[in-house]
Amino acid sequence: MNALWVAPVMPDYDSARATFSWRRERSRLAGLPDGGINIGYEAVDRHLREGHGERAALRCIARDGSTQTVTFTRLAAESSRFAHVLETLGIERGERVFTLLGRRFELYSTVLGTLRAGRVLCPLFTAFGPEPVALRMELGNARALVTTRELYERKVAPVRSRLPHLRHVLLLDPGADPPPDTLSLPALTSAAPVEYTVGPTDPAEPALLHFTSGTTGTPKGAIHVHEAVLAHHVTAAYALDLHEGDVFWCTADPGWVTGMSYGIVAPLTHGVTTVVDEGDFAPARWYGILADQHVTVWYTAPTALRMLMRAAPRSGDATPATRHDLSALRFVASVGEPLNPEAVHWGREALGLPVHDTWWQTETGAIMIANFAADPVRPGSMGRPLPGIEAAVLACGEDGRALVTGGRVQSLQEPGAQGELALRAGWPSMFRGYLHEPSRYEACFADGWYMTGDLVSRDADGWYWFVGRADDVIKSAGHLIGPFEVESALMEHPAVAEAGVIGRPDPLAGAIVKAFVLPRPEYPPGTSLQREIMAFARRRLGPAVAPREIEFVEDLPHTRSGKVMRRLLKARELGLPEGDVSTLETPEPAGTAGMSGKEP
Ligand code: 6R9
Repeated sequence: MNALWVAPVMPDYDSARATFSWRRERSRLAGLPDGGINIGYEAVDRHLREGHGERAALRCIARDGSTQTVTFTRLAAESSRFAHVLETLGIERGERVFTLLGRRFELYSTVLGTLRAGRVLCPLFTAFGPEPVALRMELGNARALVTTRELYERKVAPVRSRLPHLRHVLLLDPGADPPPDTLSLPALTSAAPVEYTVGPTDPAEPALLHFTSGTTGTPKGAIHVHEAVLAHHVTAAYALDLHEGDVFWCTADPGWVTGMSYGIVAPLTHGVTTVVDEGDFAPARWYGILADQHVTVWYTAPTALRMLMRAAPRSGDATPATRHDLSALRFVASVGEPLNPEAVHWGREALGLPVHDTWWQTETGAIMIANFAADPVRPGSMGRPLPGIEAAVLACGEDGRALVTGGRVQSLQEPGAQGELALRAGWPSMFRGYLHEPSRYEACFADGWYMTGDLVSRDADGWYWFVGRADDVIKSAGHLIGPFEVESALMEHPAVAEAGVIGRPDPLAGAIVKAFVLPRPEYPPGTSLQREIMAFARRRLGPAVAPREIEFVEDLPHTRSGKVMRRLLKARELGLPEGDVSTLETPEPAGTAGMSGKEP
């Protein structure tokens, strides 16, 4: 029997890299009896098998602050019940189960029940409006959806007719007079047995589907397989310093890949206690959770850190760290957008710890580049490739993407040279396809490299510095937003002839969504039309995706092929020269110098 992962005293970077092999790390997993790998099994079953069922798996905090501790035994029982429900409902292996749920216990039992049963899970953002919800469920061929009554009525019922393949809607709280065509999850689970045996699972079987946004077309459905769990597990040890006995808090939304890989999977595989907070961000609430729950390892995002920085008292006042007892906190890491050096320094002062940056993507499934736990942090740098990960900086062509000539790419060796970040294909959590779009997937690879679409440079010591994105995708408060999806929704409004959407730099969120709208001649532009279109977009797209600013324009710049030139719109917005728009991706937001990494 394999012992629980007990991280050795953290090895230094060079020796960890030199001795690392994915094959050897495979022995960290329990593995299924027949040699298969199942994420749910690693997260739940192994702890029971190893006699740790009574350990606290989750500490769930409700909006009102009341807390509930969930043991691995209970998590196993409730996820087993859900697995049986899926079988009873006739949902086949490989079919997709969607969640539209906040951070609460039922999210965990649903996700783990789905994975243990070999069905594929796809989480959605609760902040999405009906349009993004419907589009993703259509593309993903959702067979079942687990949600609350309130979310169902607001976001799914209006679009249900577009989803003929959605056979079952399971409501956590159906109430006395449930909406038509829904089922009661509690009624179904309470009738189901609490034991479930995970069946044979091929390591390459699909497990998770995560939608992410591109510059054009529909959202991309990144497919991840069961053996990804190896990368979730190992990277959490190296990049997040997770050890047995830790209390871990990942603040990410469950609709985002971070909320899955590190909000659910990685900490459970380590057998540590995961804090699950249903509430929204509020500085007092967050400091309170860090202190009261004795959080030891904290994984959050730059926008949240900047909001805490803003809420911090004037210098000379007591710091949050002195007003709240944060002495249990040992490690803090961040992901999703550039981590400004100020946030690293602030961490040292306010939390007593530097913030460790980590870089990865929906497609990579797990952390790839990080300020390695055993190393001193370099403020402004994303860090170095983790053990088992090989990275390169590729020479780019005029379009700002890696140049592929005759199937070959050119890796830049010169320190400080800027190019597209690429990763040697083949790590366990690498996505295995974009749903229904094989050519879009293949276009991400050349010469054995996965090309990330991010521009970076590498210094003489091998540390990576984020420069910007090579495409028009917007990162707002850590979340990717596809400008095309927003433009399409805006154009459904009768007054909108055409729209161009960009990310406008914002000191807090990194970027906010701004739309340039060309109104139809019969609609005079003005504040009331602006407000109406804004409200329309919010209803359809939800607050996380809808534009925060709308500006009416008399014309929109186009490329020769007729596409709106978002880069030019952005250049004009920022008052930059219009000629050279290739380097515009991460201008410094006002008041936060050094948002993008700069060479020291
Ligand atoms: C996990 C996640 C991926 C994109 C990525 C990059 C940006 C992520 C970053 C970062 C600078 C970091 N990004 N981490 N930029 N520094 N530490 O974020 O996945 O939502 O798919 O976004 O986010 O542009 O390509 P995803």
